[in-house]
Amino acid sequence: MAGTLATFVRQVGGAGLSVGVTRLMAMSVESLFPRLEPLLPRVGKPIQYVGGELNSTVKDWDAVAVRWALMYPDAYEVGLPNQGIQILYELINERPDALAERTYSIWPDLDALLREHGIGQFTVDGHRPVAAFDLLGVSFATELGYTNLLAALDLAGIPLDAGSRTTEPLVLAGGHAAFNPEPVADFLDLAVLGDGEEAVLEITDVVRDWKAAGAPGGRPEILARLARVSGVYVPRFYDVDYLPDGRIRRVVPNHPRAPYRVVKRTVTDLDAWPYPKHPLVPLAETVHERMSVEIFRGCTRGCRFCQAGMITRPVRERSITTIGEMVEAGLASTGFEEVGLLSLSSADHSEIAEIVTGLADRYDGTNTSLSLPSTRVDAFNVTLANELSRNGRRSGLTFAPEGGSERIRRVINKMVSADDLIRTVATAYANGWRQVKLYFMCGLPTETDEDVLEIARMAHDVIRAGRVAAGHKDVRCTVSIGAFVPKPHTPFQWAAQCDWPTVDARLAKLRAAINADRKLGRSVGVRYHDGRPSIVEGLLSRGDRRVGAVIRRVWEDGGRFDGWSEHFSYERWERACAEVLPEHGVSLDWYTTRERGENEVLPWDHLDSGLDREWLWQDWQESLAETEVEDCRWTPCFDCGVCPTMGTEIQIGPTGRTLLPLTPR
Ligand code: B12
Ligand code: SF4
Repeated sequence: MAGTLATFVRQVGGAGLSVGVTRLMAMSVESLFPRLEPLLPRVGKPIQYVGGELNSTVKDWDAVAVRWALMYPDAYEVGLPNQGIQILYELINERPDALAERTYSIWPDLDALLREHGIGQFTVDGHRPVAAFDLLGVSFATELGYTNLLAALDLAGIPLDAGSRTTEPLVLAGGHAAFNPEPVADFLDLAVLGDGEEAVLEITDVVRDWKAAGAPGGRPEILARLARVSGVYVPRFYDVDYLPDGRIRRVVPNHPRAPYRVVKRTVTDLDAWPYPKHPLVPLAETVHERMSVEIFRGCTRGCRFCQAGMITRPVRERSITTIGEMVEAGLASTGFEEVGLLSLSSADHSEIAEIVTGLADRYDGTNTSLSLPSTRVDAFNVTLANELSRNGRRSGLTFAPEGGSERIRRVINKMVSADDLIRTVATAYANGWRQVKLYFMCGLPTETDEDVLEIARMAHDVIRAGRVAAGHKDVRCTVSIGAFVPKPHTPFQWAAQCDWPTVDARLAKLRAAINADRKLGRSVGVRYHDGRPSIVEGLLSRGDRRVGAVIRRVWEDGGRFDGWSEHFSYERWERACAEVLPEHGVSLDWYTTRERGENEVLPWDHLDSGLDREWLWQDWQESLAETEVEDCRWTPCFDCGVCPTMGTEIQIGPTGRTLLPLTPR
């Protein structure tokens, strides 16, 4: 199938796609829109393929030296709001010598029509064939987008095997999942670890200079040059050897210019990177209908399950002044009426009270509303939420205790007591909030049925306390539960993942326990998905290069949009694992429910997130001993290794600054 498509994408793209390196030098690439447009009335939500959003950019193809296609490997409605892509898109387009266009996953209805009419994967900005760009940068927030990568490459006519590519775009991955890109290593030319702002600009420079010099040495040379850019990993420059029992013996560079370890990128001064300055305004409905301003990066709370918290350390706060400017400029350039203050734990910003009060004062009496993803379980968070909802309705508040029992919360290092939680939600109900949402996980290391059943007790206590605090019975609580997936670069990277029948059985018992008290139970909503997708996520999170063949098999078998329950098929993944893995002496269980030993070489050990491996192991042991660690933002450093490795330190206030008054326009 790939061969046929490649052929017609070449035809579609015209001369440029098949003439080798000169393709990269200068040529016009026509828009595919005239051929695409007649097909759009025949598909669902055609607007998602049209482009032209407010603040989007289409630059002159021939006026630039380097051309990026940026992809979020999910549907437009999920991908458009993604901040990572929006930041990189704007940064690249600001350069006079480069352009960036966006592409998203194409739904099966249009995919079939495109294949029928010989049209390849296209960008929504210039509707240019993705195969005509120099680079295809894909952002992986979650591993469940991997089959969509293959679908896009195939539709673009780009060979799936990175080693078979010659003049096609360099395919690179970024985002959190790129911290273990091994399962997709066969399909990638590069991966970028960590913050992308500086990295994409440096990559653009290297590609530009190489092209200007006549592309010496072809693809092998550009890869070797890019391997020297800090944070860039070129998988094919590393060999993986296995032990007879299936574990990895070692991973070693096979290229003189490849570093022994690849260290992640960290942007040190967020104020210097106030992007996106002009957020995109979606044309179609999306999952996030608001503007987001990232208020800090990193997290030092040390929740042991949270990969995002670990790999984005250290904490770097954006100053109150820059936040105020970004909110104002973003609103002015988009017309959005809601602003979300984004980060991993927004209430932890050292000047959050000033930010929230300042913004609430500034937009008092206007249509602009503000929101904070509330996860911290304390009364202060309720005060912030009250401030933010001055203008609007007090509908729902969200907290994330994550574990049902005090014991399991010590294991995962989520330091919150049941009393704190009840006090906090009572304050919320007393302040007029009607609905509280609580996030939990099931299948955590050392977990028993009893730990999960505690969630029922907690939910009942919440309703009891809520009714007293509110003075009426009209209070609700929603319990939302996800299955835990051990992630690379966390203390749980060695843990056995809980099998899905156990997770499902525990969740069934929990539901029964919640409904056992009918009077309280009817005020509690329970949301959970079955445990099977998490097993696949576990395979893709901690997999190695041998898992690449499973992903390919699943894709060949029709797998895509795996993050969508209506498209996901566990059986398809199980089948592919059974076909592909036995020849290596491994299995789906081997990758997921098996606990790893201290000395096992993990597939991502050569990829440096800054965290000290010994510290991670020690934290894993402390977890098993049910010992907590403090937040190093406020207490002395506990030597996780990040600050010295990244040559930076925690950057927090208070700065003593205030929100600058707005100057009338
Ligand atoms: C807003 C948000 C959402 C929104 C919007 C999603 C979207 N389209 O962006 C919604 C609510 C829809 C959502 C959904 C989900 N999310 Co979410 N989400 C977030 C959140 C809070 C912010 C993301 C963000 O904008 N970050 C800021 C930007 C700037 O960072 P970034 O995207 O990582 O990009 C930077 C770098 O990674 C890099 N980079 C990124 N891409 C690329 C590409 C290239 C080529 C290069 C060079 C560099 C590069 O450069 C960027 C700038 O430095 C994060 C937590 C967080 N603070 O990061 C969770 C988070 C990303 N989400 C997460 C999860 C699990 C999900 C869901 C799977 C939840 C679910 N079970 O349904 C879905 C998946 C949706 C999907 N199919 O993609 C997890 C990912 C966990 C993981 N990988 O281990 C996170 C980290 C939360 C967490 N703590 O667990 N999410
Ligand atoms: S090195 Fe110390 S201060 Fe820096 S993130 Fe790690 S524990 Fe915190």
